[in-house]
Amino acid sequence: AGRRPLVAGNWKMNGLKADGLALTDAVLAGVRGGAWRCELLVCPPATLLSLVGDRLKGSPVRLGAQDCHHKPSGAHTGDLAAPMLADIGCRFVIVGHSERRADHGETDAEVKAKAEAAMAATLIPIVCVGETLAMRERGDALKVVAAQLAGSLPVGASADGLVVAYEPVWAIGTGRTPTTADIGAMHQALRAELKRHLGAESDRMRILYGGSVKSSNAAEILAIDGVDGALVGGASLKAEDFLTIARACA
Ligand code: G2H
Repeated sequence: AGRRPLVAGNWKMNGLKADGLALTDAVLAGVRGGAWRCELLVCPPATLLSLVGDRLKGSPVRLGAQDCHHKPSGAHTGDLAAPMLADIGCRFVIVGHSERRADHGETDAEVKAKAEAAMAATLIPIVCVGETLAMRERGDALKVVAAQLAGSLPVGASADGLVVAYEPVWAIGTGRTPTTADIGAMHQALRAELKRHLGAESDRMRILYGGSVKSSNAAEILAIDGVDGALVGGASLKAEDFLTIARACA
């Protein structure tokens, strides 16, 4: 449906100032002059957002955050509100990453509220869903992940205003990935779920795959029907790997 792929780097909790700037400059050096079929995004840790965002100005690389609070302001020590992220140049924010769900007990309802807060601040939420190994082995993956998406979907998303990322928990940072058939089946199930909730608008929404995407498997994963890009963790910390993955968008 003419969806432009998105390749997003999730730096997670990595990088001091010097590392973040060096990585940004290396990405920018590689990006310059090229015609990119995919949209490019980096999501540095909160401490680096302003710094990296200033560097990215005027480039085709977008800035995103890794989480936001579900309220626009208030007494929430240590949290960041979506309007603050928009204010410093973020266009996207990841919500409901499995590491947030596991480390901070975030529920589907909370993820939904965060996605809605992001949208209210004109950010594009990247809503993450994915099954554990136990769920996959029980044969429940499609059902569980579709239900997770249904519970996490913000109300009133427009086609350009929402991205979904399928990240099987057991594939994150482990070097293991599902088969291309399993990824394809999950993306189909998620698209059907999106359509059920959001109607025709969902046809143009992007569904990314994430979990041990690297330069050596990117072409195969990005060629799967229904995969509209990648959310890349470990491999996004090396500019050359990140750009090789981005180039693999056919
Ligand atoms: C999945 C992914 C990025 P990695 O969490 O969100 O990380 O590519 O290191 O598996």
